Amino acid sequence: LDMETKLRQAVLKGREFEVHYQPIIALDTGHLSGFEALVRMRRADGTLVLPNEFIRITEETGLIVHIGRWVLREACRQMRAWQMKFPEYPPLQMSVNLAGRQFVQPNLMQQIEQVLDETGLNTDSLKLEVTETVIMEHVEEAAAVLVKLRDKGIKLLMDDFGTGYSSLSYLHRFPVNTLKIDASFIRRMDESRREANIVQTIVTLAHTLNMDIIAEGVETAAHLSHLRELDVEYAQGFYFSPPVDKIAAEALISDWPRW
Ligand code: G
Ligand code: G
Ligand code: MN
Ligand code: NA
Repeated sequence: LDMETKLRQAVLKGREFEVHYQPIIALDTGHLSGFEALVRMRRADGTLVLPNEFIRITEETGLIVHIGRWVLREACRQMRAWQMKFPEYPPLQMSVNLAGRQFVQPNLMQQIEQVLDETGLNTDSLKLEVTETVIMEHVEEAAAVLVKLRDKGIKLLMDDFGTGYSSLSYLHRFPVNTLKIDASFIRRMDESRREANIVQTIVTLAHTLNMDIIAEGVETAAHLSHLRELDVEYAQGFYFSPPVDKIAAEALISDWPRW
C-alpha cells in the first residue's frame, strides 16, 4: 500500500498513531516545565514511523486536520491525567504543534474549546506551536487567529524561528509568547563567534518584544552553559531527553529533581 492509503486507513481505524513527549526545561531552576507532543505512526511490525516520513503528505491531502485534532485531544487528556497523578507538582505545560491547514480552519477555536472541555485541562496548561513559515504565509489571518487564541488565554509559540522569513516589521504584530530558536542555530553556536552572535541577537530581539525563548536541539553541556549565559528561559533537546512514549515520559516526571 502506498503511504497515502496507509494513512487514510490509519486515520479511519484511529489506532496506528501515538503521541510521544519531549521534556522542556526551565533553565533558571533546572525544573521540568512541560512537554512538546510529537506524533508518530506505529507499523504493524512495531517499528515507529517519524513525522518527516508522513506529515507532508497528510498536509497535502488534508488528513492532518484529523490527525492534528486527535493529537491535540490525546496530548491534553494525557497532561490532565499527569496533573491529577502528580498533584504536588507545579502544573506542567503541554505544547502541541498546529499545521498550516489546522491553523486556518474557521472552527479552530471551537475545536480547542471542545477539547479543553472534554479533557478538563486548564487553558493555562496548553501551548500551541505554529511555525514561523505558516504564520508568514498567512499574515493577515494569522494575526486575527493569534489574537483570538491569546484572548482565550492560550499561549502561542513561534516554532522553527530563524528558518523562515519573518520580517521584523511583522513580528511585533503577533501576540506570540515564545520564540523557539531552531536547532540549526544551536548546533552552530560553538562553531564560531559569528554564529553565537546570531543566537544572542535572536534572544535580544525576543526579550525586547517581551517574548521568552526556547532553545531547541540542545545536545551538550556546552550548549547549555552558553544558553544560560544568554539568559535563555527554556531548553529542549537530546541533552535532557529525546521524545519518548507516555510510559517513559511519566517516569521522567516522577524522577525529575524538584528542589
Ligand atoms: O521528532 P520529530 O521527528 O517528531 O518531529 C519532526 C517534525 O514533525 C517537527 O518539525 C514537528 O514540528 C513535526 N510534528 C511532530 N508532531 C506533529 C504534530 O502533531 N502536528 C504537526 N503539524 N507537526 C508535527
Ligand atoms: O516541532 P519541531 O520542529 O521543533 O520538532 C522537533 C524535532 O527535533 C523532532 O524531530 C525531534 O525529534 C528533534 N529533536 C529534538 N531534540 C533534538 C536534539 O537535541 N537534536 C536533534 N538533532 N534533533 C532533536
Ligand atoms: Mn515544534
Ligand atoms: Na522546531
